[in-house]
Amino acid sequence: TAVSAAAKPSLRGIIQANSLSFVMEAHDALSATIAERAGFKGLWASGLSIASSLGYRDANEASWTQLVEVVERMADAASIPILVDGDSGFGNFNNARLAAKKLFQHGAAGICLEDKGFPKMNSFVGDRHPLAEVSEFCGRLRAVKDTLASEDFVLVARVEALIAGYGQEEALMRAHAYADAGADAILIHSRKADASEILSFAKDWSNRLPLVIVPTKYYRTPVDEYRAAKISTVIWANHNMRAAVLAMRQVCERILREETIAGIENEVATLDDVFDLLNYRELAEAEGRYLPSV
Ligand code: SPV
Ligand code: MG
Repeated sequence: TAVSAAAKPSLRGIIQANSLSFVMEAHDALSATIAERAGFKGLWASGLSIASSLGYRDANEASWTQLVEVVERMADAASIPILVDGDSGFGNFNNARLAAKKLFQHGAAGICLEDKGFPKMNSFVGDRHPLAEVSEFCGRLRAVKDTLASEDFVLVARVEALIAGYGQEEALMRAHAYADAGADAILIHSRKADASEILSFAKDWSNRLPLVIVPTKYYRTPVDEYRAAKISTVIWANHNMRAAVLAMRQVCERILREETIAGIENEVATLDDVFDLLNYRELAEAEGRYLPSV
């Protein structure tokens, strides 16, 4: 399909903007298309959501090549930039730079790496989240930066110190080390039900680099508090996947129970909607141009 010439906001532009930005989770080409059409300016290729859609646990059960394949389909489908959840980088500096390079080659605009080991576990599961040693993790960041030095590829360093039960001081020390190592932004993560530790981190961080947050657990905080705290970007990290789980379960239960699809016809997307999302019209036009006329 033809590539649009219109200027699209870059991931770097989103993250460095003076106003708060919102990045939406997608986990396949369809959810990426839906998020873009809804109006989002950037996508989060969520490790949790991609793993879930593949039937894996968010514990590095999916391989990095599977991640690359999913991201490639997303990048083909959507023209807005994709920040890819690269987990802890699939190993050491060498695995991290290889994954980052392949993700870039297949359409990612940036990668987020978290300061844990391999395999990682989802930050909201259990309480065993051993942190990587700071200088070793900085090596992973530097390797990614060096490998893609000539490209406009965004590197987000994710601090898991609060998730792992360390305090603010450890989190700040790590964030500064990751900034020194060349990160373009810091993602500070929290599993608390309120934004207190995120907001106090933001205060002490004083915007040395843009801050990215994932308010999955502290969802009640109004986003104006993030604007006031000069936070750069909010990631709505898993809500397309969770919306799909609920909608699919409801439709399965109803069809099973009612033994007819008549009741749910108006509660599912129309086929024309699906054909429009996947741009079937373009294929019909191309057939007119390229197939011999009969
Ligand atoms: C993801 O979406 O996979 C994330 C965010 O890493 S979280 O699940 O909140 O850790
Ligand atoms: Mg993740």
